Amino acid sequence: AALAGVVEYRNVTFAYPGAESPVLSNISFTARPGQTIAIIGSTGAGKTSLLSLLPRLYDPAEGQVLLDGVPVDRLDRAEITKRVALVPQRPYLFSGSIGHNLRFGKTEATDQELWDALRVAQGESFVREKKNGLDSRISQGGTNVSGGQRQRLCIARALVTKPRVYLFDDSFSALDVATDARLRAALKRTTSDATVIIVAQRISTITEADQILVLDNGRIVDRGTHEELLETSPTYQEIVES
Ligand code: DCP
Ligand code: MG
Repeated sequence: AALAGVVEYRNVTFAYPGAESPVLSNISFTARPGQTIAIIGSTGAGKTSLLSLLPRLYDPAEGQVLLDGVPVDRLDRAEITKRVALVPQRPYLFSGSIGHNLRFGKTEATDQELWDALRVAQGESFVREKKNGLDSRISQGGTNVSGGQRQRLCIARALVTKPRVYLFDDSFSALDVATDARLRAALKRTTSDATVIIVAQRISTITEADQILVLDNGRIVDRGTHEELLETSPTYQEIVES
């Protein structure tokens, strides 16, 4: 079970370098293979900051982030990258072909693997429609594709690396509701034994999550399933009604 993909945050408190007050306080949760954990909360609540601690973009001041029981600060960064794929809130594309962009994390991936990832990410048809397919050029920052296409390419890029853990930071927000639903259904099928952590704005994206963490001002104020939170969490009800 060395590559299981169990994620555990244990009493994590984190402040950005130089900041006076923490952006995350006493965060604890566990995400297991096969599970989808969703994180919801208003802008500035600390969702992106929370995700950033697993791939060690930052290290917490207190507490521990563990991957398969091992504190991540004891793991090699390359080891973490192999197991954990973060799809960032601002999808990053660089000047080069679509294939080149999709192979960012795994240079040896075959064209077939790229097409498989694109199919799941609902990006197959727009790439097929391009005259040069995988060889079509993307301009720096991905300015010649739409925001939703950018998101789908970045999701496909994560799929290509076949990680144990997926972190999606608001990765579905530029998609229309139907594409969002199709993409998540396809993801669920292909990543059924992976650990998935989704930050979302839209409630419809996360209603089926095994557990939803409601983040407010850097703290987990409530947790449960969609149905449970509708009953118990005023903060969640506010988000649902907004
Ligand atoms: N922050 C900071 N330095 C950074 C990034 C963020 O000081 N390099 C601060 C800004 C916010 C807080 O940390 O006050 C939380 O920021 P997040 O980006 O983690 O917040 P969210 O991801 O929840 O917000 P959004 O929904 O807008 O993406
Ligand atoms: Mg964010």
